[in-house]
Amino acid sequence: MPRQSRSVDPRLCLRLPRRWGRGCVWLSFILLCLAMIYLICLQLGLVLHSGPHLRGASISMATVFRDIQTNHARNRTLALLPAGSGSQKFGSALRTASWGSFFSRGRSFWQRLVEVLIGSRRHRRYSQSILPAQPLPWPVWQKELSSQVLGPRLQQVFRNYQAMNKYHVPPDVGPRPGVPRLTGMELLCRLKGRVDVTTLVGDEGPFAAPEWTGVLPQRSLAEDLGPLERCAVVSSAGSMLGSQLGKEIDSHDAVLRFNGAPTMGYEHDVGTKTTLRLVNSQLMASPEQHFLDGLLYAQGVLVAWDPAPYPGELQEWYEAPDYPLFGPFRTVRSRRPWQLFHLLHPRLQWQLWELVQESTGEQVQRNPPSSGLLGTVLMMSLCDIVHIYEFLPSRRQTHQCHYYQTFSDDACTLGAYHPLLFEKELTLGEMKPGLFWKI
Ligand code: NCC
Repeated sequence: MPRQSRSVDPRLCLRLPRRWGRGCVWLSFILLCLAMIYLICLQLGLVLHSGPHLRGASISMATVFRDIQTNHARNRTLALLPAGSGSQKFGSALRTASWGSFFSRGRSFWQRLVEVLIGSRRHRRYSQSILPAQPLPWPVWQKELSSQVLGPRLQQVFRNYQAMNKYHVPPDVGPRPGVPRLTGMELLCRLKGRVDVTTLVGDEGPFAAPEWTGVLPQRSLAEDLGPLERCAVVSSAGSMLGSQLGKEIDSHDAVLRFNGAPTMGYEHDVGTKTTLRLVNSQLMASPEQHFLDGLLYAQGVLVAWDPAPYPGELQEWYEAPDYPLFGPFRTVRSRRPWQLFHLLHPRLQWQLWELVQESTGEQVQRNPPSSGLLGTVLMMSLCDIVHIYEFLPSRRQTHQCHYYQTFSDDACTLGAYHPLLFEKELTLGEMKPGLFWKI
């Protein structure tokens, strides 16, 4: 009888014979170990299930190679890589970097795991229910916006930044009330004539010092990558969530993303391909951002920038960068010499800022434009056609700052430190041909 009663309830391990009970404990232990190994692999991008991460890397490198081939510059660039097929080697380089830095990551492993899990769930929820399946074909951003549209808190922040002049912009570089707004074509002409999109090469100015020998790339970004045909610039705005634009974004020859914007967990909305990543110096200098050991930054081409004193003279900037970016730059160059990594010339930010200032009758914040505008103009210098996603928010506009984080702040869309409101105003004009705002 007791025997029968035991076998009646086979689901409860505790009621099974002792021999079976031990088996259950071992089974649970083995399953736990397997789950741990799986999670570790997931984190490192070593399992097929997290394919987009690795695939994204290969796709983007393949794209880069293709474009480089069309430029007849293939040999030069491949020389930067270890021997072997480009994308395969890139994959193994990723793995080496991963194992090397895994043990130092500690807390961020669990943080990222939770982010991935929560991110995917949130993504599904947005895609399936809250947001419209098809984006509408018109923008919601109004023309003629001014700082008056900002709420009281942002107006106060705006006034503070108006008064502050951290980068010593001369007083005569200010608003010119009554001057008519630039038309799209005028704006394009000024961009072409006055804005110099260059990256630092060789041993320019302060970079001639012995410790910089061989650190800066020998060729500019344009020589390495351009000219490209169709390019996508993906803003990090919360309004990317639920957009279902991933496939369309991936169909471009090159995709630019910003700072820590991930693709994993958001593939459906933002795509998987990352050809270039524009990072600011604040991120590079902050240990919490894991710029040196994060997998995100081991993929594709990196371009960095840092706010410089006006008007962006090399020597002055070199002596007083806003954030200490030169150390992390050199570290990445020495750890991954095969990865293309460029520094934007600091002159660009102030040339662009002047255009932003000229386009409005208000005094704008005397701080450099956001990575978004810098990246857009950078891509305009490399590509025939540039599609920009959610820099001008569509009707998906949301208070959520980034698509990959849950916090909300309108400053992310309208600006606080950066003159974002005016950058968006500027670009709202018909910056055609070659530039289209995607919503
Ligand atoms: O937020 P951020 O930008 O990384 O976003 C990249 C670009 O996307 C566009 N954007 C973003 C959010 C939003 N709601 N609307 C948008 O249009 C902007 O064009 C933006 O430039 C930056 O410009 O580099 C910025 O970087 C962050 C932060 O340093 C990095 O994310 C690293 O953590 C700045 N945030 C803070 O300093 C707190 C942000 O002000 C500007």
